[in-house]
Amino acid sequence: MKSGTFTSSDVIRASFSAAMSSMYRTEVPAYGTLMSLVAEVNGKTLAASPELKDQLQETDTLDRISEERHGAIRVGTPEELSMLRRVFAVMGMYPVGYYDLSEAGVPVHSTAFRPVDDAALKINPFRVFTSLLRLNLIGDAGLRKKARAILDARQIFTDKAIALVEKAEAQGGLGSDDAAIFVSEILETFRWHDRASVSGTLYQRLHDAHRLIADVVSFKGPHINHLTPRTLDIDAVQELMPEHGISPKAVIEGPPTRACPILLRQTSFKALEENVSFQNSDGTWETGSHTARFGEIEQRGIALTPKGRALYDRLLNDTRKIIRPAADGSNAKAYIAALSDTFKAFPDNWADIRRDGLGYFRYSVVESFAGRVTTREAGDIETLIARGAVRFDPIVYEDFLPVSAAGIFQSNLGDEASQKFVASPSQREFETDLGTAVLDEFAHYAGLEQASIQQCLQILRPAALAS
Ligand code: OOG
Ligand code: NI
Repeated sequence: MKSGTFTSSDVIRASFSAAMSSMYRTEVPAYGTLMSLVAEVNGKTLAASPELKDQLQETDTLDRISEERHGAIRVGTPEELSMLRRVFAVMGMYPVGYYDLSEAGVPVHSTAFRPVDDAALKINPFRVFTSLLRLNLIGDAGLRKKARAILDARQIFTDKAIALVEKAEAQGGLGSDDAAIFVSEILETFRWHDRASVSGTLYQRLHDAHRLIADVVSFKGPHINHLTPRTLDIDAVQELMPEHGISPKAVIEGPPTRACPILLRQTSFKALEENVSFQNSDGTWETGSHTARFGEIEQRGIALTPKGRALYDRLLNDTRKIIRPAADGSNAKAYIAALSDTFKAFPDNWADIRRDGLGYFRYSVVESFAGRVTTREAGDIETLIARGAVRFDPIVYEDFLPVSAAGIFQSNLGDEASQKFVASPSQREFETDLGTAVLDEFAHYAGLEQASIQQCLQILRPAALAS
């Protein structure tokens, strides 16, 4: 088959993202409610802010907003993780970043599979935050062994899914019929199963070791545990959620409300308590419940440089030294006030953020620029900006925040005291299990910024020579 007859990986990803969304809407109706609420708020936000609309249009990213979402899954073995890498590659999604959540009391480490180049992100930026369970962080050796045996025995991919991944790798892509089958077969891996694959007694033991271990080990597959639409005004959605019968967690994770959004702000509604059945050794079924699946929304801001990120981390830590948000929301107002106050130290207009080297920007030639630039001016991006020939727009942060991710994890693990694990980042081990290195997000954003500068200089060069 010639490569021209393959369905593009962007199209497969978009179709998978849509299929996942429609499956989750049926499984968790509150997600559907959240989607309509987000669409409504996004519409209003754009109508009220022509400047934002203009920026999204200029950067060619307006269309992706309503299609935009991320999901999250947790897998149990290196084999599952490395097969997922191959599955996501068929959809043009690659592992970016390493997140160690053991520090936050969650026995997993993670990466985010996502499209990386600009064109692919514009078509459909669907991402999946993917965590690998770290059984070796569990103290009880007997339980560890049992859990490992259960995980080793399960197959989370259908035979057809595996065959199509192999076919895609061998041919360099999939034709349209294969692509459609691929999407529906892969969807099976993420489906919810209300029949656990363990007994009620074993479930309880796993659950006592950590709720997340029970979630990963007790089921046939890594059910998608949330899908997150992107909103342009998270404060508005948070406020409107109760009116729509959804009760959000007490505080929004991440930075405070700002004129210039940075990184990522997220909020969620609590996981549902769902009926499941457990199979006893005599083959009979026993009913019980499991909480895993929830809903989340997020607002994305500018990607920060290491310097900007260090400032963000410091300010967040400073805030948490003064006050920690309580799970029951009792000090939410005081926390939000402290957060806003601390973050006054972070510049809140694009020009200052850029001048201080805190964020990454995409530079582009102003189409309506009518003036001429001299040869000397043409070589210097700062001069070109000052002359009005070049504009700069924030590069959107496409990744995740470990502290927020931990907050989201925790808010769904119930209110019992969170467990302590020894912080043990192990990127090397994760990459070995994954079967490849993860992309360094900072290097990637820096590369995008540099490329945009080079392009501006290139475009403006002929004008300079002509003058
Ligand atoms: C993943 C939590 C992380 C986010 O948005 O930070 C995440 C999980 O609960 O499995 O999705
Ligand atoms: Ni999430």
